[in-house]
Amino acid sequence: GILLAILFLFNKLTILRRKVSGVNSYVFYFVSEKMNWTEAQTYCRQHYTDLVTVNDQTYIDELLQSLPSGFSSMMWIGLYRTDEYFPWVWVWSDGSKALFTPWDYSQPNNVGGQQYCVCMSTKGFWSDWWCTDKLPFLYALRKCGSLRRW
Ligand SMILES: [Ca+2]
Repeated sequence: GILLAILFLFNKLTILRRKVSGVNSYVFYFVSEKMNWTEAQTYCRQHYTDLVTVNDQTYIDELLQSLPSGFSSMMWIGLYRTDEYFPWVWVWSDGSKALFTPWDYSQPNNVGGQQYCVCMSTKGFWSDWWCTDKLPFLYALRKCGSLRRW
């Protein structure tokens, strides 16, 4: 009985480790209904998460793979700034500072002094954008959130 219990636990731990490490540790949810940045943030928060926070290229690759095939629009990510003048500080929806920012060519360019939010192309490059524009968006849930069910 005890041996079986130990084996059972060991098996669970192995599964747990696989879930929390490396790539594919997130489930991405793509929302095709277009919303402005604030509406998108609100929607995500109502679904127990937030607009996506992107900290490395692996995450971007994983995210892009989860998009519907043929999709080509810009999409909101959780990045924005509140400061009007240089130096701009880009902050994630969860309050953390952005250290990794793969801007698209000539971005951020703050067109008309009005681009405070950030969207991503299907190539994975970012642009500062008008927060009031309506775009599809993504949110992500950590797969290891299932840890609590044990
Ligand atoms: Ca721009």
